[in-house]
Parts: sequence; C-alpha cells; structure tokens
Amino acid sequence: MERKVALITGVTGQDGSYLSEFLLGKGYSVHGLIRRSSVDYRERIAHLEGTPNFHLHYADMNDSMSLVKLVGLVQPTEIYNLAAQSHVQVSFDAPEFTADVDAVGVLRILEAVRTNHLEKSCRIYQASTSELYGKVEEVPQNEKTPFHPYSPYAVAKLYGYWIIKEYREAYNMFCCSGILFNHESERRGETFVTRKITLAAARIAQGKQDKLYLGNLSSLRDWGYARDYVECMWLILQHETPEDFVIATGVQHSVREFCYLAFKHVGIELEFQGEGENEKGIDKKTGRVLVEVSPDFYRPTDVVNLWGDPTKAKRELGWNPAKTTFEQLVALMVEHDMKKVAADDAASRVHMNLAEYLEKGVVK
Ligand code: NAP
Ligand code: F7E
Repeated sequence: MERKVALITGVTGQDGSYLSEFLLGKGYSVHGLIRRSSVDYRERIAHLEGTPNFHLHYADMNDSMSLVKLVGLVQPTEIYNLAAQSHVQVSFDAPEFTADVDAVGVLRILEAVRTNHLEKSCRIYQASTSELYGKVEEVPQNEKTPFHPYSPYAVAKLYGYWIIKEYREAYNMFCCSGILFNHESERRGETFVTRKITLAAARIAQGKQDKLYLGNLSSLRDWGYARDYVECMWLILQHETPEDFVIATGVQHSVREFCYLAFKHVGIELEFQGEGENEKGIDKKTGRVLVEVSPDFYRPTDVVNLWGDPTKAKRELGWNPAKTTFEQLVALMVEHDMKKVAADDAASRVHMNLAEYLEKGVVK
C-alpha cells in the first residue's frame, strides 16, 4: 500500500490545525513539528492529541540539526512548511528573527530533505503569501504579477519563494509555493485584524469592552476561509507537475466593510464619519463611538490593495474559491466569538466562586 506520511511545520498554527484534520481524514499519518515554549499552548490541536496517526515532535525552524533528525526519523512523503513568524507588523519589530524562520527556515527544510536523500520521494509545499505583491504593480494579482515586497516579512517570504523554485530547477525536486491570500477563521490569531474585530464586536455587544481601536480602515484584502484553503495545499502536491498557484476568492473588501458587517451581525449598525486618523465608527442607534483609529496600528509601509485571481487554481486543481462567501466567513467568526466571550465570562465566574470559597475556607 502507498505510504502517506505528512510532516507539518507550524502544526499549532491556524492552518496547521485545519490541515492536520484534513490529512488525517484522507488516511495520512500526520507528524507535527512543535517548538518548546514555557507554556504549552496547543489549543488549536488539543482535540487531535491522542488520535492514532497523529504524532508531535520537538524541533525548531532555527535549528538545522533538529530538522535533519526529524525528517530522517519521519521519512515523510509530503512536507507542508507552514511554520513562520507570520505577523507582518511584528516583522518590523523582529526583522532578523523573521528572516531566520521565514527565509532561512525554508532552506533548512530543503536541505534536510536532501541530506536524508529523500529528494525523489518527498514532495514539499511552501506557505507563500500575497504579501509578495506588496506595493502592488497590478490588480488583481495572478501567478505572473511582479513581486514588490513591502515589509520585512514579505522580503523573507520572497527568499522562501525563490529558494523553492531554485531547488525545483536545480535538483528536480517536487517543491511548490501556494501564494495564499489572507485566510481567516475561528482559529485566527487574535491580533490579526479580522479576529481583533470579531472579538471586539462580541465583547462590545456583551458590555465587556467600550471601544475598538484600529489602524488603516481603508486597506483592501481578499479574505477567504482557512478551512477551504488547506484543501488547496494538498491539491497542489497531488498535481502532476510541481507548480506555484495563487489561492484567493477573487473578491475584495476593506477593513471598514469587515468591521461594519461584524458589528451588524451582533445587532449594531455602525456609521463611519470623518477621515484618516479622525474617522470614527458610530452606533447609529445610540450615537456612541465604538470604533476609533489609532496610529499605533499603522505600519511603516502598508500593503493596501490585495485582490487575487484564482483562475489557475480553479482550472488546474478543480478548486472552488466560492465555497465560503465573505458574509458567511464574517458570520461564522462572529458567532464563534459571541459564544467564546460568554463562556470566558462563565469561566471567570467559576474562578471567582472558587476564590470566594477559598476565602471562606470551604476549599483548601
Ligand atoms: P500562524 O497561526 O501564525 O502559525 C504559525 C506557526 O509557525 C505556529 O505553529 C508557530 O508555532 C510556528 N512557528 C513559528 N516560529 C517557529 C519556529 N522557529 N520553529 C517552529 N515553528 C515555528 O500562521 P497561519 O495563519 O497558520 O499561517 C501558516 C503559514 O502560511 C505561515 O507560514 C504564514 O506566513 C503563511 N500565510 C498565511 C496566510 C494567512 O492569511 N493566514 C496567508 C498567506 C501565507 P507556535 O504556535 O509555537 O508559535
Ligand atoms: O492586516 C490593516 C493592516 O494583520 C490586514 C498574515 O496572515 O495575511 C496576513 O497579513 C490589514 C493591513 O494581516 C489593524 O494595516 C488596520 O493592511 O490582519 P492583518 P496581513 O498584514 O494582511 C498575509 C497574506 C500573510 O501572509 C500574513 O502571514 O489590516 N489593519 N487596523 C490592521 N491590522 C492589524 N493586525 N491590526 C489592526 O488594528
């Protein structure tokens, strides 16, 4: 029987968790790379731990030896290199770390495969990004659009893109980049703009937050659903020939529109007034200012016009970019966060009760 063994770097991340579920469902043996941290934060994959065929291993993208050993141990037939310092704004604060993981990390994976003589049997997927288009030279963007990276994150990812292409041509390896546009979900990190908005809308609706501060409200993105996008990663590696693909919905919205829709979903209709730093999102019913702009969230250089053309992925992979609409994406994130915020509150009440009990000496 054909061996189906996947190694996922970045398994604890948003995409890593969905991809693990997807590949386990396809009968793969899934091995995830985790790094040591002082708190064991594995919330996104906690439900998979203990599943037969799901294995976790300590290593680090900054540690070549650990990668060589891991690839040798697992002998993967497919590697999904998702690990990255993935926050664009943070890449301005930690540019060297970002380059080490997001650029040199890709090279380390490729060399770990070669060192273990698996270059003919192991296919490699690289998590590339629409950030490569940066200060865009064409709208919408496709596989032929020139790159113009516009952050330390994007510059590091550009190296990853080119080294994958180089190893494909130099060593005839099956390695490909998925140029993925923004994809979000209930598991999205809480400091990315979509999740920051859905959590704030839920908290404000439940009276637990007064205001939401954002940066550039006019920034435009092509937002899709992460659960739909991981299927594409797999399809790219099942393709007859190793090629790069743009993965996007082909629909564009602004941060302001995302915000409007998220608040509408919790029963608050916002009206935006003013411009630039003075723009405010006002609750039409009460007149309360709920959204304000803070320059703290401006970036030294910001990418403001991303819009993907997924024609090639539709045609050659048979992928459906319209599976989850923008409206459905916002709704599912807000509904999730409404429950989460209410549950967090219930949990903190349990803690408070416990504290009361402790005070009264009921629990020792
Ligand atoms: P994410 O939630 O931020 O997950 C990043 C993962 O990388 C986490 O598992 C993280 O581990 C791991 N990681 C970071 N540094 C590491 C290191 N030194 N060694 C080992 N693991 C390390 O990112 P995501 O949204 O799932 O995105 C997955 C990939 O796609 C990333 O490469 C990202 O740059 C790229 N991408 C994302 C999007 C998007 O819209 N989501 C679009 C295009 C491309 P910890 O949990 O320990 O931090
Ligand atoms: O910002 C603007 C911000 O941080 C989107 C990563 O997954 O997708 C992601 O990178 C836009 C930017 O994502 C806030 O200036 C306004 O223009 O949600 P984001 P990103 O930078 O697009 C790409 C494809 C990746 O590859 C990355 O790994 O929203 N914005 N106000 C804000 N952004 C944040 N984070 N916070 C704000 O308050």
